[in-house]
Amino acid sequence: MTMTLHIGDKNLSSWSLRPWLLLKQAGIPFTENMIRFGRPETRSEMLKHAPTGLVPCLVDGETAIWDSLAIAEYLAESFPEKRLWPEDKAARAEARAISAEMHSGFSALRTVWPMNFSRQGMRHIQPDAVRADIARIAAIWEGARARWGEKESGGGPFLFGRFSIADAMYAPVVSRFVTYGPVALPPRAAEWRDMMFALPAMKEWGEGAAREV
Ligand SMILES: N[C@@H](CCC(=O)N[C@@H](CS)C(=O)NCC(=O)O)C(=O)O
Repeated sequence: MTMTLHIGDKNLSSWSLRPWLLLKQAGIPFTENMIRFGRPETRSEMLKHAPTGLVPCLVDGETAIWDSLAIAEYLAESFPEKRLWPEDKAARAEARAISAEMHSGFSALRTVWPMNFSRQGMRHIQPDAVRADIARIAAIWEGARARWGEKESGGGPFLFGRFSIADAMYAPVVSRFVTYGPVALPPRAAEWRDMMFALPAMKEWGEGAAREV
């Protein structure tokens, strides 16, 4: 039976984009079910799948996984041949650390600049806390590309050469750095952001987002 990924609005649900992009990039078949935000039935619909009443939630047969990073780990275990984490132990450790940092951090950026995928040139403020989050994220992207981009698994355009969970975790920030910017970034980080935003799967998500607004 095909897995089902329950997601929120494509324009707004940054957490949903992560596992959706991961599944698409890895070429893993899945059924998508969107639960629109802000409707009277939103919460009860979400609670049918996830005890948190939040999206994303991946349902695989009897198993429900209701957190984006837990979904990513579940997919990495279920499809080892997809190599969703880098192969080198040190690269994998860094990929896990930056994915966890995204999952638990950058609250200023997330609060002040919510994802609004299909809007361009959004007016915005840049308080010190947002500036600090941007500087840290730029260092993360630049560092991963410099250390691993050409070295890990034969090299490639992603943070760790091949596409990995770390790329998926930062995909909503890619959107923010385009729609609230473009945000000035060091060269390797800017190149990675632009490559990510141009991925066919990101475009597909963007088309869905545009249809919602
Ligand atoms: N830590 C969770 C966060 C999930 C989350 O906060 N989801 C938000 C949307 S992106 C949600 O479902 N909100 C419910 C609502 O706004 O009605 C994860 O990684 O999946």
